[in-house]
Amino acid sequence: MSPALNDHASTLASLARQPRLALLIDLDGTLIPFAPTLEQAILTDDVAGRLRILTELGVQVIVISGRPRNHIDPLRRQVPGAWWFAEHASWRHDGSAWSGPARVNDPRALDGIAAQLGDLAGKFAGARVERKSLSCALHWRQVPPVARAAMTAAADVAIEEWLETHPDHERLEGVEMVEVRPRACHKGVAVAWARERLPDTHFLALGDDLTDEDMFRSLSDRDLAIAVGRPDRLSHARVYVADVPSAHQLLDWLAAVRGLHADQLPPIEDIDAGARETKRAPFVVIANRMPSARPVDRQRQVGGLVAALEPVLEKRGGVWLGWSGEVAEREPTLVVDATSRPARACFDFPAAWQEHFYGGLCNRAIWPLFHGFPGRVRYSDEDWVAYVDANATFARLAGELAAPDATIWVHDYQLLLTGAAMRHRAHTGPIGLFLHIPFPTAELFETFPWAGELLRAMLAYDLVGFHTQRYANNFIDALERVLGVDARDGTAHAAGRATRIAAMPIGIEPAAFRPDPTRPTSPEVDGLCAMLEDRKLVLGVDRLDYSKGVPERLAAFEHLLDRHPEWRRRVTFVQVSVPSRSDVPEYAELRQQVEYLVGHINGRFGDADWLPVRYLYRSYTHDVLSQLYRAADVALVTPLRDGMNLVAKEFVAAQDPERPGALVLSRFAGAAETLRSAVLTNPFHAEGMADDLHRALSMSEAERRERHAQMLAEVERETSHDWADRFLTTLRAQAREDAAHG
Ligand code: GDG
Repeated sequence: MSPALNDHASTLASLARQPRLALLIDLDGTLIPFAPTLEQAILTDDVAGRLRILTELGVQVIVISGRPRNHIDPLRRQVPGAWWFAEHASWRHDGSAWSGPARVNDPRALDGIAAQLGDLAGKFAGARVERKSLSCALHWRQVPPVARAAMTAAADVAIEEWLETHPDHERLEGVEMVEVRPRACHKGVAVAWARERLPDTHFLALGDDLTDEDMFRSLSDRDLAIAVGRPDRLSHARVYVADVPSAHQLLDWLAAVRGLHADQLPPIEDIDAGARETKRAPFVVIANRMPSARPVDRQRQVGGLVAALEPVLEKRGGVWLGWSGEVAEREPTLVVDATSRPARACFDFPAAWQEHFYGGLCNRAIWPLFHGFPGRVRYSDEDWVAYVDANATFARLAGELAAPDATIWVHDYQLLLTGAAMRHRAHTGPIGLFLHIPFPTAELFETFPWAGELLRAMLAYDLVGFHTQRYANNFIDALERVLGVDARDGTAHAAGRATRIAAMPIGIEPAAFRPDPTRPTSPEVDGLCAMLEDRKLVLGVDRLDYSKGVPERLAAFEHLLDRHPEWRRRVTFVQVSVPSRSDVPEYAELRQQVEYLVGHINGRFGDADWLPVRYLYRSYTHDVLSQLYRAADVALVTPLRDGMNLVAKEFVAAQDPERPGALVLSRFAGAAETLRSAVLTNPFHAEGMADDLHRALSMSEAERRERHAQMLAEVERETSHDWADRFLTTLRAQAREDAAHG
């Protein structure tokens, strides 16, 4: 007997007795055991009889299958009154006729990938391609185990490449199969369709595989999802039954409950079942923003964090928790996507957070204060309340997702209080924080109205990591001044726990930025190079943020053309500004300011056949970005203040070591601590910066080679993977030590 299902028996029974009840049930692996071929997997009359009884007892039975329509047709006669979905949600039959398919852009689009998978299946005995009207699946249940890895690897490559040009489709992992289908055709759509037609109805959903998670996650709180087969994935189902026979027993039990008086409950003990609580993540990364679900979208995503953490998450079976990017007026609830790599769990923000948490305390207070712009800071009590609330919510959701002793790695300034909130919820595992932005001097930090609360909360972490020793020292000073805690030896002791404070500069994966000679150059980069003729290319790449100093950089470029007229017509400055926080008013103003300055310089110096500045307000794929880096003669990386600045390191990694470009780097970027061979510049002094740019443009090849070699050695010395390993190793060691002494 399973005590867990027994615990849920009364919930199940009250659901089972609802006058309006719908049973949403998957076919293969739930009602029908898997068989070597689809033809052998049949719905026996015994099982169909169970569904018929439920129908007679007033339950709307809805079978939601991935099979094509022609497989479903013979089954329909076995359960009159049931509704049917074929190909997940593409086709639906409400007892009278088929309708659908759901709208898709181009049903023939699949022909290409179907042909490729067909070729592949031809090479592996036992592999089979199933072409449905809107999707296409590759099955390998009958492929000998030794050949499977080779076959699935080849299928992965083919599918990923095809998806790059078909973003309205997605890949879906099934049991010994993979499917490519339109994004709009998943089982969640079936739930929405059924809900429209069945108002005031409670739903009970049963399914065994990943495609059923779409159905589970679309249920409301009053419905119940039951997984079939104990899922070894993170599932939205809170309860599971062990296997197909147990699912049949559950249907018998349901029928019995509906046939009995309210005070009688038939025994549930014989069903082999349990609760899902056992499946919790052993490792959770919490960051405000999520990586994109698909690798192809991640190509465009700004930031190296995902690349650094992805392998660690996969290796440790971890999950990334963050904001979905959407706003919704309901209590934040987690949506888990265990199919993506890395696994993701996200939730929508309440509308008030957008203004007070994200736009407010994070980006109008902490971001400018920590970057040393006190004049831009706006404090509001309402923003602080939203910050506390958001951090508590992140902690609550992390608690639902993570095992109580899981390792939790929290990222950045939006979540400084999350560790403390998790400790309040009795999380016992290691919790670490990495701050990606600078930590300001104690004098500045003290102007933060909630300085004491913030620091005390940060001491709930086992490890707080910074990019540089200078930021770590600022933090240590602040602890001393604000809390009177002495952490000069690198460990703070407070409230019975020890917090390690360490500098661990983030790196990049240099190999990812070396242009791949097997891939063609992008037409855009080719066009740019052709347009340059023999002019030098100066490149700037940043998120459009005032901390990156783009107006100051443009002013320096104008000074260059003024003070060193020999560069007129001989140099082009390309500034890539990736849109960022465009809904925050200061950022919209910055955009206007930059556009004005670009127009001003081009108007003042440009000719019909030469534009001094090319301003690109957009993002590029990593591939194109690496090619741009490589094409540049000088990179101007001149933030007024920056935690680290990865662009500087990426530029170095992308250079041809024989003919490298030069790097002009702000003294106030964390990267300047290690990239000492760059031309270091002061971005607050436009004329000085113009002279430094002139120096870089005029530098001999020998000097560029020597400086580049030194910088490359630094970039290769500590990669993003080393950084992640080092953080997690230090975190674990600190947590162990604290446990031994506590
Ligand atoms: C924060 C801290 C710290 C840029 N344009 C495109 C693109 N990017 C990528 C770059 C780079 C990333 O964006 C920018 O990283 P930075 O480090 O320069 O700056 P922040 O975004 O402010 O990052 C910073 C960092 O966290 C890590 O700790 O270094 O100090 O402020 O990776 O390549 N990526 C793509 N297309 C673009 O057009 N795909």
